Amino acid sequence: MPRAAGKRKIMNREALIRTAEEIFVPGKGVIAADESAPTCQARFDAVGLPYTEENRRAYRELLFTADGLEQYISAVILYDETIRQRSTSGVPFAKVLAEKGIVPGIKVDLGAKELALHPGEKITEGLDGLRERFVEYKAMGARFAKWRAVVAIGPNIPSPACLRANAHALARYSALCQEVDIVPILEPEVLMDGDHEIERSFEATTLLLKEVFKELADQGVLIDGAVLKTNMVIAGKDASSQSSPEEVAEATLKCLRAIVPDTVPGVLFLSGGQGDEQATANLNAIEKRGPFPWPLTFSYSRAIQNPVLKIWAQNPSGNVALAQQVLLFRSRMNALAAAGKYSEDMEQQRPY
Ligand code: 5MM
Repeated sequence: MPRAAGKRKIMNREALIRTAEEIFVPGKGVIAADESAPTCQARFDAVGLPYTEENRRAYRELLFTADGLEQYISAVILYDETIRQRSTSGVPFAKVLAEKGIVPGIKVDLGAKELALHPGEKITEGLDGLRERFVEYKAMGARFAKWRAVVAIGPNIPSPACLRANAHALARYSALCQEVDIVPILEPEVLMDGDHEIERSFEATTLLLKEVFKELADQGVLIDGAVLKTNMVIAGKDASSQSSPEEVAEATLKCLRAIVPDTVPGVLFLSGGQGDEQATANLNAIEKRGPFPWPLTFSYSRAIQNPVLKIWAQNPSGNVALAQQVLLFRSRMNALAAAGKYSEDMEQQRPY
């Protein structure tokens, strides 16, 4: 019998749970390769690489075809341009990843814009037309999606209006994902920019996550089919006292344990501008304090890719293999940290 006009199916709970299980494989993590055009340009500019479509494609090919990447990486987040690109031999990147057993996903937000009447605060846009965009992304092989909300710390911010608006958008995006059996990764990020102490990061992250889970409940989002990607609780980059891994682990877990429902299938951490080794050491310190109600692992962009891009930029035609070794090394260090088995002396083996 045809469904009533305008009536949509709710969701396939099993399919969502299966995808989440493939993302959270013990001892593996996620690479965020979803840098939007402006972010990618800033990263290329920083290492002196011409910002051309072919360079962006070649760089992503280097990442996705690294031999053995699947030992450490369960999923990769792609950007709109990237999911449409192909390897030199003509295989779409989502297929290149899927053939290695790596789950491909897609960033679907359209970026953080100024929040009206709230100077210094942002709201992420991209809900209009998202239902239609999902049809295309699904056909291209995306099995999960990602949406990032950005929250700054400063005098009198974050405001309740900013927290609520961003949490609401995250929940509406999640509902649209689940309607088509795509697992939403929700990324509410409290920024490390500034000189605030770790306590302010704790406060802001707590308020933001509370608001997010409230909105998810209001929108009827299935919590066991929605993944949280969050910042670690950490002092601002310019704070006079920088947080140790032990402090980060304690504050981050105190916050997550108080707010994140046990039924969430897993929590990913972003690196947020931490140094490469700092992000690995902090993850390791967190994991050592397990067990937790949910698996926890990494979903880093900069903390994995920074040294890879730097080496490749020095000689794009000659350094592909070396850059891939660097990628595999940082992925392995983070995979070890995801199991709480990393130690600083392992860094001596690094190929760069
Ligand atoms: C915060 O950024 C996310 C994680 O990356 P880091 O580990 O470097 O913090 C990442 O997925 C992010 O969303 C993209 O790299 C940048 O996205 P935009 O849309 O800002 O280019």
